[in-house]
Amino acid sequence: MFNTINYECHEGISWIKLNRPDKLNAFIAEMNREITQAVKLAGKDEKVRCIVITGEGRAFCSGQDLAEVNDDTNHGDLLRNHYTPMVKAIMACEKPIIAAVNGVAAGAGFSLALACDFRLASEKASFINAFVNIGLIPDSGNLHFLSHLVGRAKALEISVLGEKIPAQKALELGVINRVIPQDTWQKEVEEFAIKLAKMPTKAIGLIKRYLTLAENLPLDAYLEKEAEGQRIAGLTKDAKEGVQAFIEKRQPEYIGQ
Ligand code: T3D
Repeated sequence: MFNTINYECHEGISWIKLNRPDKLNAFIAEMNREITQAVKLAGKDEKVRCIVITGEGRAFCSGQDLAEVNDDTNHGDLLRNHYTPMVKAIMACEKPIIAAVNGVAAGAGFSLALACDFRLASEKASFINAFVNIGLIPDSGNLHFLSHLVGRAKALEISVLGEKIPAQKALELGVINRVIPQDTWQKEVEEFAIKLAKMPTKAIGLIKRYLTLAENLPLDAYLEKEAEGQRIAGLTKDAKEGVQAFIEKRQPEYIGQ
């Protein structure tokens, strides 16, 4: 079904594994397209309640495949046609998306991780805003996401210096959510994904949607939107189950509807 990624679903989790390990999972147009398709597929699949994006081999993703770039490359069109749809698909997906950063995330590989909802990093992982090192600017929403996470001053430093940031430093900066030791990497990523997949999926989707609105609207307008959002959440089976379970003093069993 896919040539540049591996795609599997089990236990309510869809795994999207970038699969060009010899090139440290560098992006070619087909891979951008396949990630976009896979995220949309998982988003529509009712059985899927959490998505994990990770890399095969030793890297997460080394950004654009530079062997594919030449004097004729229109960098703007490359973004519009391949990277922007991928970032938009991730942002539009109303299911939690984890970037499980198993190794280096450079250039647009860093951006891909930033676009996801959670960033778990192996202790061997690192992050490089490598764009400046080849005379480009951070793309695929990178500056937007990064500045929201770390503020303007640090985003500027990370982007202008283009240096390697080890996982532990990325955690201290607030770029990622947690660092996981290598020996428990697979187990802890799975546990985190399973935890999310058992949560009220519709509420998580609404939290994603309304967080974006909260970032972009004045408070008065946002409060009105929020009331609509809570009405939608309140109508879900999971919200009813959550309240019922509380009253009955038991653990809720959410079904993602
Ligand atoms: O306008 C546009 O172009 C659109 C969008 C651009 C977005 C971008 O992502 S721009 C940034 C592109 N990425 C980079 O500049 C990073 C380039 N890679 C590196 O700096 C290093 O490879 C790493 C720091 C990521 C890892 O270093 P290291 O020492 O662990 O590995 P390596 O030996 O450099 O790489 C291993 C192989 O992967 C090697 O191939 P070989 O020699 O074994 O045949 C290397 O050429 C290949 N590789 C790594 N990154 C890329 C790549 N091949 C093509 N493109 C890559 N990005």
